[in-house]
Amino acid sequence: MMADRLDVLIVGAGFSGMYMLLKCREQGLKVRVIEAGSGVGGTWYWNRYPGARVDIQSLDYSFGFDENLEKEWRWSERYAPQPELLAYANHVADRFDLKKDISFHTKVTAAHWDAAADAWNVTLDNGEVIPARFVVMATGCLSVPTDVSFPGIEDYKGTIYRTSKWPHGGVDFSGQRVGIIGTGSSAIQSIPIIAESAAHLTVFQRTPNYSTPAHNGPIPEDDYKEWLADPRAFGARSRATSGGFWNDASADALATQTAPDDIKAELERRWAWGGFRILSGYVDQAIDPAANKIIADFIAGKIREQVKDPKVADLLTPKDHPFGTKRPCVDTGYYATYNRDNVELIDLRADPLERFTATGIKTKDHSFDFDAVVLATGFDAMTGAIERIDIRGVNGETIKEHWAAGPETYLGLMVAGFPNLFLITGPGSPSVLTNMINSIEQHVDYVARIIAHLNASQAGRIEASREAEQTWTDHCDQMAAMTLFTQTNSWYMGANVPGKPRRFMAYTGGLDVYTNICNTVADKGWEGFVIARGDQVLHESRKFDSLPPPPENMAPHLLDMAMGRVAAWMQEHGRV
Ligand code: NA7
Repeated sequence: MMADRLDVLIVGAGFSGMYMLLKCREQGLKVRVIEAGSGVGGTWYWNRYPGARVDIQSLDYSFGFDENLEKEWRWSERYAPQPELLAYANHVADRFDLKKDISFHTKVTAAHWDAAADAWNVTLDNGEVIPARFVVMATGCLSVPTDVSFPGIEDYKGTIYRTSKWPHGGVDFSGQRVGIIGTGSSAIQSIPIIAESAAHLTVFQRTPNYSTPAHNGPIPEDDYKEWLADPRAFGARSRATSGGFWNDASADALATQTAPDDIKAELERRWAWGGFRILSGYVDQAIDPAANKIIADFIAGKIREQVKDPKVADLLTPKDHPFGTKRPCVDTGYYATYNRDNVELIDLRADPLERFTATGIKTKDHSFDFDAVVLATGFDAMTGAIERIDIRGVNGETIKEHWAAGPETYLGLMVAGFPNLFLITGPGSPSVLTNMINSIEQHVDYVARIIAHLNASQAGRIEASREAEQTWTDHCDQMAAMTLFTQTNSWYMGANVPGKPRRFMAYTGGLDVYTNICNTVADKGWEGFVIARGDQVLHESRKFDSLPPPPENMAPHLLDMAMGRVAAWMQEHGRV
């Protein structure tokens, strides 16, 4: 069944898909959004587990494109809970009457480039095929759960829940014996709440994570006043940071060159404030192991303070990765939960999980009976949702094939050989290292600008050149190699999915730097892109020359250290 041709088909109705729809409408484009769920909200539609909440402050985690929208919405807490975030998504959708252009309960299964038409043929799971000039992958970075399975899981007679696909009506664990596998952010947020109602909770931990307290609560009235006085300035200030959120960075202090008492005072201040503020205290934390250890040791001390049993505290303390190289968790009462009589921690490194049984879980040394088991086992991040669709570009190559050695993109936005296909917060963009809402807005605005430019110049397609894609990917690799990120087996590296190629998938240069690069590329006449209509090439710029200089604010010895690491990385990967 072939449908009428669209200008733009958007995959996903989370925050990126909704805003993209709005921007397309502004240009009078014929647009439709395809969404697998029954409602809008993406991450906040699916992840309804108890305790789910945003780890960026609500005032920062808000759309900034419409002042009236900003002024009429009022968050109740510093870190909004999932139901409120979902209500916000619905509010945005209703306010701009978005739902009429969204097809719910529908999945995109394939998109094949039709060179003769300068368009994509997009296939849906209901058999419909929709021709569309542009396809926008607003599919989210953490939207496809890993295919994790355990021997014997089919024999288990209790109920299995996944944090990433939580039942809409909620779950009542009262009086139940519950097991939870995983200690990432989803588990760390849900464990304290499940522990309050369950008769007994057993946490199966393979790797401990760093977590800092949210100190959540109502947003202080003064903060609201300051924000309401000028939400534009507030948003602009956040977007001009590397993380896309206001974080009280102390830009030039080095932990290795600061007196221990001063460091302690600074870290205590940041700990008391809570959340991600501890990430930005010292510039050397992300690149110098010695500096990182100072902060990691401080957090280890905080874990010991909160957990009464020293053995449990030790098990909860990360030892295998530098602080910040996995996305740190922001919790409410996580560590103190282990002081409860009804909570126990099983270290899967010492006592590995062997199998599920009919009544629970068998580890090497123990057997457990559970009424319910929660899987908080993570996502096939960044590439999972894109690679699961059969996307075939100009030579019939799939994106999955193109990314066989890890994702390669130009600016995290486009892939060579896949014209008119845009990724929102894709691999190679700052995305998951930032406040997603601000990165989404920057990307959607930019894609809308590209589409407007193509239409104004009556062009049929735009494609990233392979040369520009290679230069950008090398730059991303080199930037990542300057940090400690690449030393950790994280989902950022693709390390949580067996067989997934290892490549640090986000751009570490920061949202502010990245935005400048994107704008320079556009201002220089779409550097790195080929723009054409049918056989006629209208614009050809194959080189990407707008690489920023090495970080200017980095102390010389750090820069040397970082550059040394880049040189070693390049040698190891045969790039010199
Ligand atoms: P994460 O952070 O990927 O956490 C997944 C957890 O599940 C992590 O502790 C894993 O341990 C554990 N895991 C995964 N597979 C297994 C198996 N087979 N056995 C035991 N344990 C396992 O996902 P989240 O959903 O918590 O958070 C994702 C992001 O969402 C988060 O970073 C925030 O940005 C929001 P491992 O570390 O692999 O040893």
